[in-house]
Amino acid sequence: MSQQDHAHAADEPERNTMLPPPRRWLARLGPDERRWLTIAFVWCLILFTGMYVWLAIGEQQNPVESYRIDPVAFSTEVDAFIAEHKIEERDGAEIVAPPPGSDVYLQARQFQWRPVLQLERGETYRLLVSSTDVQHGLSLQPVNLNFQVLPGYLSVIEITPDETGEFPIVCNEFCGLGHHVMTGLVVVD
Ligand SMILES: [Cu+2]
Repeated sequence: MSQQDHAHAADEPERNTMLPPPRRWLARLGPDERRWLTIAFVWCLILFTGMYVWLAIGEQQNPVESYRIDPVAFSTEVDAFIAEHKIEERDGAEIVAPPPGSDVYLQARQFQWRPVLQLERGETYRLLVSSTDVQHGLSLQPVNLNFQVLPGYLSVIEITPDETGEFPIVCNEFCGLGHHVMTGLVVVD
C-alpha cells in the first residue's frame, strides 16, 4: 500500500454495508411530532364521538331497518304487489297506486327501479326495498333519502310524503353499463 492509500482509509470511517443503518427511528419523538400526533388523535376522537351525537340529534340518518331476504322471494313479492295495484303502464314503466298506509315495494335491478310508485300526500307507507341482482344505491332527492340497496337484504323505512310532485330516484352506486340510465319515480298526489 502506498502512503496515500493509508491516509485516505484513515479519513473515512469503516462502513460494513451488511449491517443495518443506525437505529434513528427508535429515537424519542420530538416535541413537534408529539404535539401534532396528540392533536390528530384528539381530532379522531371528536369525529368518532360526533357520529353518535349526530345520530341522536342531527336528524341526518335514515332510520332504515334491515332484514335478510331471498332475492327470488323478494322478486315474487314485487311481481304480486305490481299485479295487485297497477293502474297503468307508460313507456314500459308500471305505475302502481297502493292503498294509503300499506306496504309498498321497490325493486332495484339492472337498470331500473320498479315500479313507479304513486302515493298520497300525508299518508304513511312502509317502503320495502331490495335488489335482485347487484348492489345499487337508492337516492331520492331532494328529500335526502339515501342508502345502499343490497341483494339478499331488505331495507324497510317508513315514509310520509309531505309534498306533492314527482320525485326522481337515481342509482348512486355504479352497477354496470346502464347505471347512468337507472332512474325511478315516486309520484305524490
Ligand atoms: Cu346503479
